[in-house]
Amino acid sequence: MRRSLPLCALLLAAACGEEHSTLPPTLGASRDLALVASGDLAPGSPLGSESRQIAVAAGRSGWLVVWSRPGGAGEDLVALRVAPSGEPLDATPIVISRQSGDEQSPAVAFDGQDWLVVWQDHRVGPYLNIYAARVSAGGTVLDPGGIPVCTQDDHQRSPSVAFVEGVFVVVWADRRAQTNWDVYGARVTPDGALLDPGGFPVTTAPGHQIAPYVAAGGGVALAVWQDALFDASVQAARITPSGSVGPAFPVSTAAFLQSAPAVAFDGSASTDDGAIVTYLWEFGDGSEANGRTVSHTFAVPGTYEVTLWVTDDLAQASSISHVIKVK
Ligand SMILES: [Ca+2]
Ligand SMILES: [Ca+2]
Repeated sequence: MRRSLPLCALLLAAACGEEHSTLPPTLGASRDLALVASGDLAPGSPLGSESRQIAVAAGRSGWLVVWSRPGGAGEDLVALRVAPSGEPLDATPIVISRQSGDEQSPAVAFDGQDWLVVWQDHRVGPYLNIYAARVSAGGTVLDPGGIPVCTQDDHQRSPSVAFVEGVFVVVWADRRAQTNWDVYGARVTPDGALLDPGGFPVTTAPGHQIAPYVAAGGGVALAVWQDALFDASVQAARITPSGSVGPAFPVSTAAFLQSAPAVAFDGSASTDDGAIVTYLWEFGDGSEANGRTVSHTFAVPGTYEVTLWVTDDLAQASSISHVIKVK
């Protein structure tokens, strides 16, 4: 049996058009860029009104829509339950929080029974803090005074929340270091207990890390954020339900540096005197893919040994490797 297995068509696909698609489709980046560039948040300033003001999450049946609106003392946080038919389930908006100072930049997640709404809160000046409140499926606010998720020095703002394996994971942009922004997180139980008073660092890298978002998947949470003010690379880290944070890794490096190209691989030139039935690619960075033609993005520049394994209809396998360099 003879085989010829050239790895052909190593195509470096320019990733220019894909860089921006890795950013969450929200205004968070531009909002926080504006704030960081201003150096501070003046209460009542136009910058304050640039915060994200609407959030939505699915529940058991329908959604909870949360937004900020002008109230008696600055902006308040209100919500409305919406049925799958699109009909509102509340005659008037539910008041989530009406404290002195603005409640802004809400995010919301559902734990199977209740929602947890998180927001940046200005009840204690001059700096922002992170508060939360649970809302039952029936529309009752279970924490009318708010849960103080983080009230550390200086600003905490722009929170995001996900429910993962029995616990809410909240992340936010944090300026407790005062010289630059970081990302911190904390867990809140479905009972409303704060498991991480003060919060834990997700990243305290030099420079600014801003506009964080978090989502659950595969039993862990993935936090993503924008790193640095001007090159706008996207970084990420995994957060387990037990609150441990994995190492930060780049999702997309920079608008100016095309450092994470997608690579297309084609094994269709492989030949066999029988019939090739499987193609398994090992990309050398710990990931694999199946298929005659596959595409893979290397997250980190470097040199990788890519191996193609083919198996024929007699269950005989063969492989060939090729070293590629990803800049
Ligand atoms: Ca604060
Ligand atoms: Ca930082």
